[in-house]
Amino acid sequence: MDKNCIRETKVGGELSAFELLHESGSKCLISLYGAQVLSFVPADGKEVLFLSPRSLFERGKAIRGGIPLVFPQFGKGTLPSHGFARTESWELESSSGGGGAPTAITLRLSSNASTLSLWPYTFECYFSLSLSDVLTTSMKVVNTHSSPFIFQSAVHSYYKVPHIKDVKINGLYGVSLIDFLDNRSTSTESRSHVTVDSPVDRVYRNSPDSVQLISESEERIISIEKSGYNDTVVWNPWEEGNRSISDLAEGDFMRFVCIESGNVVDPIQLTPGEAHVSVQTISVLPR
Ligand code: TA6
Repeated sequence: MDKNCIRETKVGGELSAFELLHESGSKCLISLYGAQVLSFVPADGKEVLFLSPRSLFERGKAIRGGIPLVFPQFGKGTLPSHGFARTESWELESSSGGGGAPTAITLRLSSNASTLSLWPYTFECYFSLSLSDVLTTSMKVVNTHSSPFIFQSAVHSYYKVPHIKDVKINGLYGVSLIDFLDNRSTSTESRSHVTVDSPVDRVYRNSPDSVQLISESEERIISIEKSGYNDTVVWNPWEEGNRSISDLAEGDFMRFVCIESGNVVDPIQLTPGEAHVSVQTISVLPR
């Protein structure tokens, strides 16, 4: 491990984590628990991600904020909410960096007795980070089972915003959407700038691979690019929902918006031996 750019650390008291540094001045933090990115600070020194001050950092519970991984199920269903990837302990697979190259780390989750008790398929999942002046994450799922399986996946990214009422999300105009707060009704996005002024929980199906998050009071644009993820989920619990989420502090809904690249509407099918790769890149652009 290159000591100059990857440093082992702890989060929440006892959870192992890695801090990644890059010569561009950017840095990020990822916990082995859940392979969850907890922080991304680009060269401008301003945190991109929201991490709840009430995150529990307890095994068996998801950390609230950063980029929770969703696999093999999105949302509620036969498995725990959003699947088990974010509450499993991952292993360090590889790391690299230095000499101007991106600082990179790959974590691995192999099916185990715990996952098999929930989801009867063997798999390997690799989650890779590549940090330069941008943060690129890659999720690779390999079917090592003797039969095909289908799965949903997402990077459930919490973006830190000065105030939710200043937020505009560009790039979703004309995209068909399913509204989870309106009995999964379908419609088409008619706004060039999606704003948030009430609870929102909707998936934009087959969304463009590039969307932008703009906050009126910010001098930067957060650019979110994806490949291998078909959909984009937008979620904010608003005030009422915030109160029902114990690991959010009062008023936290005003300080984040989730924009999630994912495979939600049409699960991915893998035959034995087949692999699927999904990539998301978060970058900061001047306005
Ligand atoms: O991505 C939106 C969503 O599915 C919402 O319905 C809400 O449940 C959110 O995820 C958070 O889920 P979590 O299990 O992390 O509390």
